[in-house]
Amino acid sequence: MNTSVRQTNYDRREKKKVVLFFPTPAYDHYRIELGLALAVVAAPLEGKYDLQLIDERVTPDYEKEVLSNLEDAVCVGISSITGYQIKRGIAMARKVRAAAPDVPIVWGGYHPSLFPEQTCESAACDIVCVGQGDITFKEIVDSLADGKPPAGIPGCAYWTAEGIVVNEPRPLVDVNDVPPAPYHLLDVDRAIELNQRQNHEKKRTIEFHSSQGCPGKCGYCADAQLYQRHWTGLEADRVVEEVVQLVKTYRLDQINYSDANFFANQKRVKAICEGIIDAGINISWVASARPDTFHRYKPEVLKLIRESGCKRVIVGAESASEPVLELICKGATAADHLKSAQVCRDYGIGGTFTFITGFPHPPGTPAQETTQDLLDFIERLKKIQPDIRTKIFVFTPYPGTPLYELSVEFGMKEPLSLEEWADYNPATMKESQWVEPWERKLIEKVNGFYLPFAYPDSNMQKKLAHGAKKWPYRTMHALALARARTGFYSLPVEWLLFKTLKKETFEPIA
Ligand code: B12
Ligand code: SF4
Repeated sequence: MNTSVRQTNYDRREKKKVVLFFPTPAYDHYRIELGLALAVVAAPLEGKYDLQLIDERVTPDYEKEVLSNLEDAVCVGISSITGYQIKRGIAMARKVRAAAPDVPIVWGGYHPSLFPEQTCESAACDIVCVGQGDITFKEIVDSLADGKPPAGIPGCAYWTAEGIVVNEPRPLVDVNDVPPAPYHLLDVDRAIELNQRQNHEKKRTIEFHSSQGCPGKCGYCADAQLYQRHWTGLEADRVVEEVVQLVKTYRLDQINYSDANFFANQKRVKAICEGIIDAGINISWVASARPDTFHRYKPEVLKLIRESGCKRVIVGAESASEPVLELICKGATAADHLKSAQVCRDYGIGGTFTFITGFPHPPGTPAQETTQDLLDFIERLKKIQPDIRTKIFVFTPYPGTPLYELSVEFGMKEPLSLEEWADYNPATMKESQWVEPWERKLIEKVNGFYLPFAYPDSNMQKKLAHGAKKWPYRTMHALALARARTGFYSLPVEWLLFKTLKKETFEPIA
């Protein structure tokens, strides 16, 4: 990109539009989770500016929408996590630069926040909003609309001809001090429709973000670095009020809480559940839980969780090996995972337990936990509650985490620019130092086929017991179970047959 077109004066007086772009976040095919970050940073600007929120996955003709709004734009904002979303963000930034070189481009989100200077070095970016954007973005926009660069605004970095300026950090903003996310600026109905059409979702489902940050210190997670292990949650009354309103406006059947740690505060969760029950809205909901927190919840709160419609908790178990759990600072043990599974069973709450294989270890040494070890543990979970879903991910070191540092120490090549980070994707990084290519393929088979067949949930059990296809199902079950138990996966004829006959996997995470 031509670096001579960098901003020098940031003077955007007389301009009235703010264009916010949400690039496609992942290379893999994921369900569409609303680009809530855009709505949250747009909220304090409502009424003062003409806000254009454009989502590459949802907005028809998204490129035309961005480019046709540039003439009167104070700036263009781009949201990004590490990886593919950067690639798509850079592609749009290039088009913006070519069409309107004087429009400042502001990047925000996890990745730019971890690398403000490196991001500003790219010609795709002029300003970075570091960390929470709720207040910072409003101050940046107001400053540009006043004809000034974002000098002195806490929580941002920006490019100048003399060098990159990094302002002091902004302390965590209490999420109760910012207005509700204006969902009406996002095309919610179209996102729901796309999820129903493309992902065969039956329920009208959207995301709600009720807290920011997490007190945990898991060694593979960037949250601790970004929010210094602080957590700030919306008051329960506000969560209930907003959720009830959303359910009515968009005729929702389900809310997915996208919080890093929804269950951080038991008193708040109790009050949210009571509020939802009192409001009489008949919805289901899903949220993430830490394995050490969930089973310690009081029985009366667990009952309320179920009664208020909690369909499923996503439990980040990650490993069942004590040395690995220590290495990754999980703060939970395999016993916690098993107890959480018991709670799911006893209170009728669905559970999805996620695991990670391929954590870094010194070159030439064996892994402390293999995929087979995880399968053996998963069998124990399934014995407690067959309806528990499980998924194994391959470890990808994410920047801003201790395990990323360790991976670099053990020889991983570090991306050194925004452009290099654009290709840093778990889906495309077929090579991993700690997971052999054959093991990666095995995990794909295990997640999509062997686990659901070997350890059937209640749906699968019905198919095994009755129905026209019971004999093919029973044969698959017997083969899958034998393989899961013995670890012998050569000549996988049943998997090849399954892949030919059926494309989708059985168990979505949520
Ligand atoms: C929804 C979600 C997804 C969605 C969409 C991603 C997205 N960009 O929103 C999907 C399902 C696609 C997804 C996929 C993955 N995700 Co994800 N996901 C989340 C989740 C749960 C919620 C994000 C969210 O909506 N937050 C709500 C908004 C309001 O908060 P926010 O995004 O942080 O935005 C604030 C600031 O960052 C800033 N901001 C953000 N954008 C912008 C833009 C501008 C212009 C400004 C000014 C400010 C700004 O202001 C906002 C308000 O304060 C987060 C965890 C979490 N709770 O945050 C993980 C998270 C973002 N995911 C993560 C990861 C690692 C993944 C996966 C790799 C998981 C996997 N193993 O497959 C894949 C990515 C695959 C790939 N790259 O190819 C990491 C990202 C780490 C990193 N370095 O980027 C997170 C942080 C989880 C974690 N704690 O590790 N994910
Ligand atoms: S509990 Fe979840 S959000 Fe919190 S540090 Fe661990 S992985 Fe990150």
